[in-house]
Amino acid sequence: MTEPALPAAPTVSSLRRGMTVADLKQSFIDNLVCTLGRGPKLATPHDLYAALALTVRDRVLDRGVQTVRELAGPSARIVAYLSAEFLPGPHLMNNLVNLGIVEPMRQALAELELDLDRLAEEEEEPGLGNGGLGRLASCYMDSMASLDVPALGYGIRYEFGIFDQAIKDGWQAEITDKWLRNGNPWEIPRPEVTCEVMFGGHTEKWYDDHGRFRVRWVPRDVVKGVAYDTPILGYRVCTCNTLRLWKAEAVESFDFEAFNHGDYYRAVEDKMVSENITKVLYPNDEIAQGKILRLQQQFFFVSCSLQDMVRLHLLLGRPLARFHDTWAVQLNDTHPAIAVAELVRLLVDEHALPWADAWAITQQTLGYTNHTLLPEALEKWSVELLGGLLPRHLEIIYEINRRFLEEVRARFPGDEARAGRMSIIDEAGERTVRMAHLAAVGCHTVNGVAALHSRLLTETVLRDFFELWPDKFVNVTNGVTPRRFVAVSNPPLARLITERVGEGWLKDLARLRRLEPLADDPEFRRQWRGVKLSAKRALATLIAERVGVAVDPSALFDVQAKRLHEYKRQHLNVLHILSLYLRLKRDPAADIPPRVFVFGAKAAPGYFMAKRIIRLITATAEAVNGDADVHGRLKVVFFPDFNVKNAQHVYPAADLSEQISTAGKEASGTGNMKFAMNGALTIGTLDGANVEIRDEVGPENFFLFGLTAGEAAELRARGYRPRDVYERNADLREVLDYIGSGALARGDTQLFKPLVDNLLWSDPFLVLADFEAYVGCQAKVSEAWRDAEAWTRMSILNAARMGRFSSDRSIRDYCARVWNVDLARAPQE
Ligand code: NBG
Repeated sequence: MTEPALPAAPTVSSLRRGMTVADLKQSFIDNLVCTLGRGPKLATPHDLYAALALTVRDRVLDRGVQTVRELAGPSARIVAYLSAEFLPGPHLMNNLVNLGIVEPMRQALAELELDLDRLAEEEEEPGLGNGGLGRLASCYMDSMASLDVPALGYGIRYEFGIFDQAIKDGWQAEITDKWLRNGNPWEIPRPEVTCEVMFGGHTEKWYDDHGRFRVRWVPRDVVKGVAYDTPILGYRVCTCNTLRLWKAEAVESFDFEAFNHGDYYRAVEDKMVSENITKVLYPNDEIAQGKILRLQQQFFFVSCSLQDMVRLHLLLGRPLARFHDTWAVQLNDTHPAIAVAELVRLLVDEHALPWADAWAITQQTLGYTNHTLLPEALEKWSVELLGGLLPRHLEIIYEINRRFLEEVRARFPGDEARAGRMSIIDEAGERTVRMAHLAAVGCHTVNGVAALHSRLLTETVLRDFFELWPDKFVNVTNGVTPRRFVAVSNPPLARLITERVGEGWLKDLARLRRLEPLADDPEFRRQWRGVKLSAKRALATLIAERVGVAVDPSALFDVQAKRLHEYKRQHLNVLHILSLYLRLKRDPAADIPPRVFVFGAKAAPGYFMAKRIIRLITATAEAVNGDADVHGRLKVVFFPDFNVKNAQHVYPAADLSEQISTAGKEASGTGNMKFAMNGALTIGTLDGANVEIRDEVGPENFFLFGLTAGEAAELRARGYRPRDVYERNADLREVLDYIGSGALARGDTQLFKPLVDNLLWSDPFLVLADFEAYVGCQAKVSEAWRDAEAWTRMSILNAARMGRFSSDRSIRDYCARVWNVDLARAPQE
């Protein structure tokens, strides 16, 4: 079939697309005056930032419109990345870097007596995610655009993103994230791009004019989804993809009956109820809460997105029977897994395709990425709840399951236990729908996010599925974008690298290998240390401003920054700090090289133990920082509100990166990659992507400790008794008794009792089991730190060998192993 001819592309005026200093300056003034209605004299810093953002946005959108035009051509597959979370970080600097106009823009502003960095600080980031999963989605958006892969990111435009964290009296306080309060220059509202999403009600069977059996869903409520588009520009390319986020609104006059009867308040109430769906992000990382509003959010954005794809598909004049030729839909964890049933419903009920065709299309369209093995994070919805909200989907899920179990029984006759284990419906206790099973059945490919995690997935959580369909399972190790996490976060490092290996490494990170020989060059090492020191000075300044603690930039900066979770073991880190502290108290002359311990971590507001651990960190900081016996050799800092913007100051300043999760628990980790790219050495367990990082950088450049995933499993099977470890290890005993004594809590023996008791009597994450190995490994870190030249050498080699962990490599893997997208067209250097 022939594609519709495109009209010639209109050209945008040079004032909106020009890249010279003069163009940028003029464009900035035009935007300030004509778009924002402000003269330079009265403009607030925020006005100036907004004018700057619009000036950059003009250049970005020019490319965005071209990209959309290309999609309408005889294009390759389009990737639709479905994710309940995105954490893009501030857009301004990233776009300037990708456009290649940081310096011209700096100069244009300087000519107006304005400072680029200061204005950039004004930007409020969209905190539409919790942690690694949401940030990964944004790294992938950056890489897809940079590799010229046509893609749409689909998600939710939460009015309130992840809470802002403050520390009050040592405790975490949550502050509402009103990120839209000053408007958002990066998004384009599309009030004409809307979808209707149904909820509740019942289904009716009927026969159509062709005598075919059909089902109609008669909803109780209908909600409108409105699209908000944010352009996502690739690095030094013309491809600019779209992040399309849906906002829920009331359907106009849906409840006109109530309105006509004078029930004005009920009509308005419906509006409020509808808008609630996209009000706020659930602040739980890796915990499935089972709340109905969460399921509404999931279905709402999935339905909008699939309807949008179908609409675009038909607009392009393509047949629905070939939907999967155009669309590669990736499910970022099970949050969008209801897509399996929704796509079947759209095809069968709304577009009258036969079940078998709809099912084949669905399976060929969808891919599923698993991001966790933690049982508490595996989503399950009660059948009753799901059926009440999505009655038609429950019927469809039962039908999918009936056919699926037939296949299982045919392959494994008589193995009813297996059928029960694999069923999408868990029949034990209250019946639930297992979303990971739904995804595994409805998708063509299932992938884990690091080699170890993918293997454990096939051995544990999805083992039966692997036995049934071994070819469905692949690994795609996570990656992070070096544009955001080196070029934007650490310009001095990026400059130093470019001086030595030339341009192009930001597109082809494997080129960093060219730094390897320079590790032996004393002059280069001196420069490398200079860059690190300047980043540490900058972080020290921020710490002084925000936390009021003075830290010495020449000390070892030992950093653990990530969500707070027991499995990530921030408390293991604290136990080590306290063991050093008590040693110094005993022996003030002890030779311990100065260290600054920095923590950054948000805790889910309802996660009791996580909040206690934050309190333990702040209590430790109070005790250590003010103690004269320590002579400033140890400092402990809880850096509040760890988000993308703050992370950009933290990664460059780290000497040591703490990646100390219980082996087998961290699916991949991505902070581990961001730190190493900025020259931090890792102390870590054989968990997640640590395993592969260590393989790449070399075991001699990595501080390894602790039980392996296999050993951890064996220990648990044998019967782990943490109390025995406590009895055996005097150092550990001293630390735990000290915490238990109330010394950190002005004599309050109850404050940390739940924590200490948990470690002594249950310790599910084997903190005590790994304590000795960890402390021993930290002693090696201290020894290594004494030799600055050798340390710098290792630091350079770490960064030089991180090429594999660029998200560009991950996206290439997805294209080849999951999406069947041909990258040959993409320009490669
Ligand atoms: C997280 C894992 C991390 C991983 C990110 C991105 C969830 C459910 N999982 O280890 O804990 O790096 O996903 O894959 O948020």
